[in-house]
Amino acid sequence: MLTRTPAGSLNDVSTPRHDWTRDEARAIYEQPFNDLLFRAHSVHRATFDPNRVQMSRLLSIKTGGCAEDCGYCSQSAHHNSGLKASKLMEVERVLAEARKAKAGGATRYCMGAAWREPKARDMEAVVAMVEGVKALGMETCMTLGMLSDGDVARLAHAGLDYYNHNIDTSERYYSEIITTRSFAERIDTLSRVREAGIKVCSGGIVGMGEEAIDRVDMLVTLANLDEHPESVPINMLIPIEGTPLAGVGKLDPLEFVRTIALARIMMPRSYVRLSAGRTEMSDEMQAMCFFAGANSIFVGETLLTADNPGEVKDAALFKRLGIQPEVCEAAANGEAASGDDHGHHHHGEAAANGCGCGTHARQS
Ligand code: SAM
Ligand code: DTB
Ligand code: SF4
Repeated sequence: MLTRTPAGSLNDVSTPRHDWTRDEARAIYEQPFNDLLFRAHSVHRATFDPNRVQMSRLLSIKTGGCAEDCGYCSQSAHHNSGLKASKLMEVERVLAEARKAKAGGATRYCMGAAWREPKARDMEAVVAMVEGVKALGMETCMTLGMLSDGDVARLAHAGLDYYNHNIDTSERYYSEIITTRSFAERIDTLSRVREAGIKVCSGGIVGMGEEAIDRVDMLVTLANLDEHPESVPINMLIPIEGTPLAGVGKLDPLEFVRTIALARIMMPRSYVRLSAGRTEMSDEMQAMCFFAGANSIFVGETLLTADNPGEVKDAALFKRLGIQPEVCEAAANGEAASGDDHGHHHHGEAAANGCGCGTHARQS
């Protein structure tokens, strides 16, 4: 399928572009809902199997007591959410949890720490976690806050597949939500991660009291990075008692679906993750998100500190929708990569991260 860009050139919808304008993106976001969803779903089908959803599992390896003041977060030391802070988990415990996640069908294991940035003394354990989880044949993802060049080099050397670092909202709205670090610092860390050859997971939160244009601007920033993040998590704010955003009014669910659709259209080969907030979403809303191009979720009973639907509910949802979990046979067998002919689950062009298993080379 071809469309015309504002500059007038014809562009295949599944070819990544990095020259999105705010007006163009806003016009897409504001289209009649059916036009928007039809376009997003067409883009989705050009790259992905529409009936496959990738499953990631989260673990909080270090909870609470964080120095940052992110207004949405249960783990900030600046707020009073009643969450008990804990030390960095032992490597063996992390690996035991990862084994359970793999048995539950997750192909990626995401480990999160409530840090502004890692301390040098923590890196040894973090590296051991990456190596241990990789040895299980799962993809690895870490989210540890800002990274120095040295941290990035150590993580890359350990073979970390993905680094999650969200820009969270538009540059304009950012300072309303977080004051202890800047939007530019977020982008800096993302560039360091990218330069080191680690795949990027970056998205944001909607429903924080922002305007529609903030959701559009956030996605334009991500889509105009030199390379699109391979994973784009779109979180719905989970309001946490004791945080500044506890009382923000609920966002219209259709605005959330529009956000997913715009992410899919502007980042056609990325995995768009329907992330936090699913416990408050109906099956019908989630179905609409999958139709709009979401093709990844977090599985399990908990995210980092908040609830998630869990295996039984998700199995029922997938059954209702005829959705299959994405499997990567090479990863599932714990085998090393040998090629790209491994029971492929995409059709059409290769996705941004090849098969999504992290053990295969990029094909775009
Ligand atoms: N401390 C690290 C950092 O902020 O980069 C990593 C962990 S942090 C909890 C990861 C992401 O979770 C945040 O960037 C935010 O997008 C999301 N998140 C945190 N609290 C949330 C909430 N209450 N509702 C929705 N998303 C949330
Ligand atoms: C992301 O975008 N969402 C995940 C993951 N990346 C680290 C975290 C969601 C956290 C939800 C709130 C909680 O569990 O505390
Ligand atoms: Fe800390 Fe991350 Fe929570 Fe911000 S989102 S307070 S950096 S744990």
